[in-house]
Amino acid sequence: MKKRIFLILTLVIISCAFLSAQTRLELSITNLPEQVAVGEIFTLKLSINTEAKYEIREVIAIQPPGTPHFLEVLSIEGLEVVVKAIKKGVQAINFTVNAAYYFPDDPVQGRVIGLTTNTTPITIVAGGPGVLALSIPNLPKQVEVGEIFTLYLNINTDAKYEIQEVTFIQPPGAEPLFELVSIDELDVVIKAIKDGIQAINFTVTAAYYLPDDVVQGRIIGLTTNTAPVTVIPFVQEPLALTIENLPEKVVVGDFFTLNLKINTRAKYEIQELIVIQPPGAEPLMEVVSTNGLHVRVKAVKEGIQAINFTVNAAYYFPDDPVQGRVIGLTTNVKPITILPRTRLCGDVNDNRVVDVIDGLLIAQYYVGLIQTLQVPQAADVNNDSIINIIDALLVIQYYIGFDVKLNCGAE
Ligand SMILES: [Ca+2]
Ligand SMILES: [Ca+2]
Repeated sequence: MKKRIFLILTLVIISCAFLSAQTRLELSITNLPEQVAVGEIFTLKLSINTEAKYEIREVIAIQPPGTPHFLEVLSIEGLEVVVKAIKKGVQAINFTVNAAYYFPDDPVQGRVIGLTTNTTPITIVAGGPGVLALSIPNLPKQVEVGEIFTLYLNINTDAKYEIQEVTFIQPPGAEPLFELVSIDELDVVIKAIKDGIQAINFTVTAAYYLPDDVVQGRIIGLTTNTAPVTVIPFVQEPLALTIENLPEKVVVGDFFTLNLKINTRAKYEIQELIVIQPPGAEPLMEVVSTNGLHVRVKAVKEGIQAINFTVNAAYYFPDDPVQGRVIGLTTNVKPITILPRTRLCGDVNDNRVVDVIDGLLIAQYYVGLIQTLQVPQAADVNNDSIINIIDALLVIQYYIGFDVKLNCGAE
């Protein structure tokens, strides 16, 4: 019995070393600045150090609790976060990303994991030199007819101010290419309505409280002086639904995610996603879950079969008099070959890898810590009709690279 416990302990230690050798998941910011100026708008790029597949569920900005905020999050898109420095000081900005992960060889597919950054603080210094100026840091070079975009006006001051009025200036005498949608403080939403080249400018009237100024509360008007923006016509390519990552071959029992893609720049809302199985044939693949245009599929039976989808969506085309028309698009993909799942001698957890985990599972089964093995036929690796600690050790020796042959006999 003592020997048995010793062997189990050895197996546990080896397997722990094996597990810790796998890279720990971490969320980091790849371009964290050391110093920014008040009024500065910058983009932080979050990065997850993994080759596992994942879908981002949520990105949460964490501000230090109970303190005034020196940094403000303007927008989050995927793992890119636009931040504005609003106040002089020193402060860290952190994020939590919740994502659904699909690890290869992980029996629990699609687990949701939350990762949080732990960054050094950023120093926020006073904004630029004394000359007050109004600018647009995110002015686009080119947009297309129908596009709606937000401009962030920026006043380079750390003086206190209250905005009195924001005025949109159209070029005099010219037919306007842009239309004002809304103004919220210094965030202005604009829509491109016609193709051509035209500048977009604003005047901001504000009451300023400049430090060291004898006249407090003077009113100053600032006007932008921007480069022109090109508006290109909206051209709609023929709508089509495709699958970007269709595999050629999979193995029975495999899970995979298909990313459907609609080749349009029009806005749309997905109404329905319908799975099309070949009529009259037994389905070889089944849909496990859908998330937007990502479809998780499991191969259930060997053979050759195509898997297709119809997506019904409500479309909003710019320049289309009929807004919100519903269109059905169907894929037309090549068949996938589904190969039979061949059993590996020693692979008792059926993940198609023979490693120390299998050795540990055989040992646990042998001493009665677990009652069943997923593939008991793969456990007797010296083919002596007994599953015992010798099998566990042979599997581990095989994994480490010893010259041993695993033989489960004919199935
Ligand atoms: Ca295995
Ligand atoms: Ca055996």
